[in-house]
Amino acid sequence: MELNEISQTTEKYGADEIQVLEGLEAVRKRPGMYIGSTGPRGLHHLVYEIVDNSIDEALAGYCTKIDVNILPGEIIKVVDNGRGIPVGIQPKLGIPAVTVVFTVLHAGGKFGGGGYKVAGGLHGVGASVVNALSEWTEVEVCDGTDVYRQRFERGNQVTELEKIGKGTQTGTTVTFKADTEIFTETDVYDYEVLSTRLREQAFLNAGVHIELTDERDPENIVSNDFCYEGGVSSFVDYIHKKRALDVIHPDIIHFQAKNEDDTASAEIAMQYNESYNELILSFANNIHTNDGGTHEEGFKRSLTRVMNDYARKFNLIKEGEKNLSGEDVREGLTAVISVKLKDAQFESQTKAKLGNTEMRTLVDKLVSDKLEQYLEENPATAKAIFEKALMAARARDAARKARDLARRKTAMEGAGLPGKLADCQSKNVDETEIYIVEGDSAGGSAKGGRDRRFQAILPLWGKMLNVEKARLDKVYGNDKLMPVITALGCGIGDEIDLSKLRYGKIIIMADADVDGSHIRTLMLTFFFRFMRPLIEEGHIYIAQPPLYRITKGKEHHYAYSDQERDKIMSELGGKYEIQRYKGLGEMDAEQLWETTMDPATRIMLRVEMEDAAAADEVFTILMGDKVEPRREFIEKNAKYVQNLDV
Ligand code: TSJ
Repeated sequence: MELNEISQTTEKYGADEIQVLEGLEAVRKRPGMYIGSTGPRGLHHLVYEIVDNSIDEALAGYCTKIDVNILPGEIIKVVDNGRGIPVGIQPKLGIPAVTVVFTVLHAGGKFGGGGYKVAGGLHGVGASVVNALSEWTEVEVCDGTDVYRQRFERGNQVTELEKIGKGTQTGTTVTFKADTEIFTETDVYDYEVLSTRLREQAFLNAGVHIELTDERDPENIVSNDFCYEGGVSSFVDYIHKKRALDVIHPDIIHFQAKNEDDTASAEIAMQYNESYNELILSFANNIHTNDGGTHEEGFKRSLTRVMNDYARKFNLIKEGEKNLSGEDVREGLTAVISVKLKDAQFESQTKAKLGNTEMRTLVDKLVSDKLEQYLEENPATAKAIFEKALMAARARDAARKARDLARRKTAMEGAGLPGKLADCQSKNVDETEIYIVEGDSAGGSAKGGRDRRFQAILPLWGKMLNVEKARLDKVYGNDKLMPVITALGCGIGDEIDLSKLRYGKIIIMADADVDGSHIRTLMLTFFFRFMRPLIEEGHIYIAQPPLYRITKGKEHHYAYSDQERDKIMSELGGKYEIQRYKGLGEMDAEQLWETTMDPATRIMLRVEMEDAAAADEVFTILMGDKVEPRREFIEKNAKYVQNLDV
């Protein structure tokens, strides 16, 4: 759709204005519909909506540099050296095109429904949404001769588009301040969040310079310039270096293709590392498709097929032997898949899954055509990859045997539930909960404090398994994790069956200290790697015990954060006593129930996939064998991992 095809048109200018206002009012009334949330995620989304327009300009071939600045007062300024948003009068609306971009609510968008823009297609999607949700927005455009400026407040135009000077360089500058009436939770940008996303966009758009600068503290200006000539291959390389993973072959395998009529393209970079984990990142039109979709399916399907065909052809798998499974050929694989297409269709609520079936075919064909040839031309790499996949297949066999053995053993030992489990009476998973508690003393308080009708307690003991270096077969023998698996009842790995799950909520309860954080990371990593559907379906929670008890007379107040402690202290005035809880064991049964386990009053965090993926990443670095990245990580995150003894 071109700018002059925007459908929201009426005859008279006055009428237009009303409609425009109505359009943006809708955004202010239901911001979540347009940006997902009004929390920190939504706030950062504003920046992406603006930057995406400059990236489109870069993809169209007219922009090479994008600057993103965080200015004092949480103001964002985005500058590009593209052609400049057109300033000419847009015929149907009778106002400058740039004004249309900022005041007319465009169809589509990520959360609104409908399609999504493609490179070289519809520009300006999202600018009006950002404008509506900003206290003020200013746009400056230079067309190579004149510089123009216009200002808006909460979506309303407050100046006409004015010529303010001369200039020879073309480009667009947009500056905005998120509206704290909308973003009530926070208006503070997180540098790491923005830099992660902008770096990712630089990988996906090879050669484009994206520079992020944080000028909030004039004494300490921080800046990163992201530009990767290697595109998605650089992305794979970056992931391996960042996670300190050793690769098993030196070259990154890279394929690229377009469809016949040039309306879609696909690009893949892949490399195997020594770990047992698979990491496939897929993107459609630069949007991260977290739930995969057709492009990812096409990749997995043809990878498995090509690998098996090749293994048969060179007699790596003999007659009568089983094929390699999908998991076998993806063990230790890091891959980035990026497709670009017109009319991308996204499935699922979060729009994180690609639905266009033609992408399955395109990616499948790309891998089929190119991978076999690659393997034949690079025998050393092929050898390393096949040795790895065959090992994976053998380990999976061993895991199956270990599992059967574990099953026989539990069958022989009787009831099959772990001895330390204090089970609940109810069998109804809509109400049942299991608390996984580190340490026997905390386990004791939890057992005493719980409501035994629906709350079960499983104390953890035994040596922590280094999940990092373990495949499934090791998990089966581990005395710390086996009771968890048995108590939950739903199996692990590719055999997991949530219909057998014995508790609807699985709650990790650990101290608010370094050891507690260790056990949380371990458990999350374990669930992420071996019982992922539990996270995806929202079954995993983290209990939030209070950090302080403030006592005044006979009254007890509990604080779950330092801010809350300060608030309570100032409300109570003088003469109170404050106790810092160092561990769950310091609370008696009644206190633990009251502050942490009573569904009516407790605070719990539901674990989302992102949290678990982050835990997994932390774990890889902390538990890996490399000293240097570990030290770097700890230094960088010193405030989070104080006293960590690793
Ligand atoms: F939309 C926006 F306000 F969010 C925004 C747009 C923000 C920023 C920072 C940059 C841009 C933007 C838009 N950069 N470059 C462009 N390009 C156009 O809008 C453009 C220029 C020329 C032509 C043409 O056909 O001549 C077409 C377009 C869409």
